[in-house]
Amino acid sequence: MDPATALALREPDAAVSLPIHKPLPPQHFVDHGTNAEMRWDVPHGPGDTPASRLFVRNHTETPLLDAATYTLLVHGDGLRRAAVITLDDLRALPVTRMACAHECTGNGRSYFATQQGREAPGTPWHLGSIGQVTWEGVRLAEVLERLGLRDDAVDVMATGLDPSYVDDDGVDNGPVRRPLPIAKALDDTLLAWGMNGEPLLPDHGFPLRLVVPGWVGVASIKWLGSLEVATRPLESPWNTKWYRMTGGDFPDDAPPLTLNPVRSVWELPEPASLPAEGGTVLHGRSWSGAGAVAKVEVSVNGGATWSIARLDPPGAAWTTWRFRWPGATPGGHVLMARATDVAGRTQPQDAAWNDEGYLFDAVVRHPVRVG
Ligand SMILES: Nc1nc2c(c(=O)[nH]1)N[C@H]1C(S)=C(S)[C@@H](COP(=O)(O)O)O[C@H]1N2
Ligand SMILES: [Mo]
Repeated sequence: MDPATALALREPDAAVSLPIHKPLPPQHFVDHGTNAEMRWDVPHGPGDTPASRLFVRNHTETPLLDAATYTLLVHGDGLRRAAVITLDDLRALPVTRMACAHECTGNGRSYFATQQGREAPGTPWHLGSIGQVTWEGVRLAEVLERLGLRDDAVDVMATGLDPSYVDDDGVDNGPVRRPLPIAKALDDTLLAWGMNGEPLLPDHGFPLRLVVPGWVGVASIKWLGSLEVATRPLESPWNTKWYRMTGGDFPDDAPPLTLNPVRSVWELPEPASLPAEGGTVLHGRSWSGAGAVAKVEVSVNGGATWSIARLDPPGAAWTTWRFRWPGATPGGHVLMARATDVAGRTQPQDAAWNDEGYLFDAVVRHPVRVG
């Protein structure tokens, strides 16, 4: 185990109260206080994002929980019986491993200000609140079916064990919690205890979190304390007030957000300086909440012309690509990358304005200086 992981897994210390526990070296992270994003200018490497580099998004702070005494309460009128479940109980069930992109709804928010001239409130993420993780756990369906899931169950409320979230207006909203429709809960939702072959780090939900593949990150409740299965629709501020589109051209009753969009990033400093010799190979990455990235187009002239980038691996929801820039002339240029996923969704020129700055999926204009 590397020292960063060992440090993050150290014994709980009542005197330690930190928003984030894992080290956030400035060459790897931009520190936003209770949130931290991954820097894209340091090579990420193929495949999964190492736990030591994955972004953290905390509404309050990371609680240090004890796996030996940890229990999950599963209850509600949508089940024939309630249960208090330990980690050992869960590990006795069939194990599932699943790789998926893991992303915050607000990823890219800062570009509302810099590209569209209108600043959205909230953490000014660039594009670093994203990673790919291979999760290990048990399907939520395995647990619910064993507890006698009723046919008329509609929602599952997942509640975290972190401190109550007091918002900027001083309102205490209680612990972070969000309901999940039963169809998604039974489809591919996991109760996960592992990340990339290791136990979860405290910052990522140790000892157990929900993982809702492809959906906005907030659905994947960390430090899972309880699951309520109900035969009526459930509500929390995280599906009524936040994590739905408000303002702009959205109707008053826009539904809670579910699927993440398709987005792309250049793996370069922002702005980047490149040598003047021709043939520079540039790298980037695209991802989608809806399944595989089908195509990535790149432009080195601010969108005047586009070329197809080569995907590696093709047919993945998290894919790298590279592009050989034949002849960069000295001076300033704007790089752009535009992905299209298997659902046919592509990246627009402008993202739809909304009050919270969610889902910035537009093509990012990446400045470079050559020579
Ligand atoms: N209990 C709890 N779960 C939570 C959160 C939180 O603050 N508390 N943040 C959510 C949000 S907004 C995101 S984007 C993801 C971030 O997961 P990560 O910090 O493991 O990357 O966790 C989600 N689950
Ligand atoms: Mo998020």
